[in-house]
Amino acid sequence: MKNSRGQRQDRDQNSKENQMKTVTIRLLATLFIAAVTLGFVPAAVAQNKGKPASVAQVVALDECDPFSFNLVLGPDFCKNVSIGILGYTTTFQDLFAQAAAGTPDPGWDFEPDVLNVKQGTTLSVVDQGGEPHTFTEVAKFGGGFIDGLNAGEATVPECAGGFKNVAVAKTRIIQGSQLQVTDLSKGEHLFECCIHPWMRVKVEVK
Ligand SMILES: [Cu+2]
Repeated sequence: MKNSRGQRQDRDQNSKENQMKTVTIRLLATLFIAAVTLGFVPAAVAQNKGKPASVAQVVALDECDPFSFNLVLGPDFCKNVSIGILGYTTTFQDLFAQAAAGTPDPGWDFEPDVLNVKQGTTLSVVDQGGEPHTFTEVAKFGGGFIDGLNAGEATVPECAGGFKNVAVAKTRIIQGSQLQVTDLSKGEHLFECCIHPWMRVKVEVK
């Protein structure tokens, strides 16, 4: 059985424990607020969970004739699966002749030509043609880096230097591969192929 002094000591002890608890709770609360502010709390991140960023597909197409292209550009440059014997392909010479005449081959194409996407959408550009292309953002549409395919249009600054220019080389898409474009700001974005400059896409980001 405790005397009155012992009871008081117990009370003192309890009150100290309570103070400690209060301090601990305040400390935890402060840490929690700091964590929320700094974005370390998973609950805040989890809001986007289950909502994967949307993807918009662009396809690069061409109908290069492997025989005539590879005779000029080297073996395996054109790896088109199209059927030349049925007239589905375009020869290297014809591609240049058509471009020079101002009637570039419509088989060289990005599809679709116009895209309307929400901000945060990833563009996935897949080369389903037989030769490499670039998907290069330009301020204004214009000529690429191969004069003979430009139909007299001047090379746009973004294509200047061709693949010697790392900025251009980075936008190259090899046959069967894909390039992803992310973080597009709101507004209009123009993309063209720096090799075949009539391959053009306008992307509207909302
Ligand atoms: Cu191209």
